[in-house]
Amino acid sequence: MVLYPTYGGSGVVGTELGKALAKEGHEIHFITYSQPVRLGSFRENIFYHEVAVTDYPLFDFQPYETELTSKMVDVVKHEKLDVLHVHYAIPHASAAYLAKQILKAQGIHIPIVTTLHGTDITLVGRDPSFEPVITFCINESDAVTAVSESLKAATYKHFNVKREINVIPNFIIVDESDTLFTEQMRRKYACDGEKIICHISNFRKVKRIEDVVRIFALIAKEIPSKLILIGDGPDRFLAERLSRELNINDKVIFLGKLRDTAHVLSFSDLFLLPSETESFGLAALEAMAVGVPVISSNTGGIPEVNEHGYSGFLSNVGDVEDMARNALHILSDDELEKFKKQAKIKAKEFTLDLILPKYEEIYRKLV
Ligand code: GMT
Repeated sequence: MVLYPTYGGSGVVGTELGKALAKEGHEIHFITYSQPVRLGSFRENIFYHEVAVTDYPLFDFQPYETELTSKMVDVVKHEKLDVLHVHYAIPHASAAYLAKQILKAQGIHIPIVTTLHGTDITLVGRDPSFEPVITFCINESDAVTAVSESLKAATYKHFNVKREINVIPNFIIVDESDTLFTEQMRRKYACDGEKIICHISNFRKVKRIEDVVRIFALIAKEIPSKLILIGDGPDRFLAERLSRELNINDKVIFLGKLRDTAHVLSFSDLFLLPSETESFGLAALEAMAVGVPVISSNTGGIPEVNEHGYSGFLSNVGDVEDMARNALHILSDDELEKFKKQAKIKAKEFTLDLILPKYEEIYRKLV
């Protein structure tokens, strides 16, 4: 598994997939530049290979891709790997292609699976400075998966790709025990009768963080509530500034980056995801899995996850009034419990046991 170790969804998916495969008895080697956030402590069948990034005065930009490629060659060769699965095309797919060629010259065959996650296609990858490399690597991978039908369609639309792309949706591990929730924890953030609204992201422009605050401001005008924001990133200051301007900063709680978000989600009443584009929306699915309904935009792959009128509601990008109206509907005493149950039911369409065999089938075909 080659992935970004940070707080992004592609890293979470790659790590959880690796952990699940290891549990099934497969030997999993993670290759990246720091320990993946969801990897946790010692687990059987799991190995982690850190890519050391050289800091040499000549380099204004460190040649990560070259060092990653060398690490892939080394690990494939010496650990006798069967498949290289790379998550997020840039630069993992091109590094994998080069590693494959180097190994081929040494008589070693290694198939590559590339999983497309989102902005590697919809934002960054489409940029002319990346496009030819992305197109080539998608065409040269031995198998390509996309996390939603919407992302698959976007790939065909924006790149000269003719090959087959398998849609394998992201997944969650449903916790039936309900042990996460404690009234005590909830009380730390909200008084009795207050609703808790949550948002989790990397606070990038695409997440429309100011919409999150504006939706919440409209909700808070009508009902006692708190907004909990998890994560960090370049647009966090916009949320801080806007909540001060709107005079709701005493109701907005910034928790910053958290390794494990399930605890906070378990005492939340509603999740907001008003993104500009979202190939899947794993954060929304993780909220639904613990019974938190979702107010989202209707962009990209989100409609494949959040079902309008069932697990939550969808609105046009930027329509904060509609999102707030829908949020107030869900949060009303008559509706909340129903939506919470439905969100949990909808999330069960994406449980690990349904998704894992789809990846295993791809690996099996390749080896
Ligand atoms: O594309 C990104 O912004 C980063 C990427 C990530 O690593 O978190 O997110 C994408 O992959 C996730 C996992 O498959 C999806 O749930 C997100 O929807 C997707 N983000 C976007 O499309 C904006």
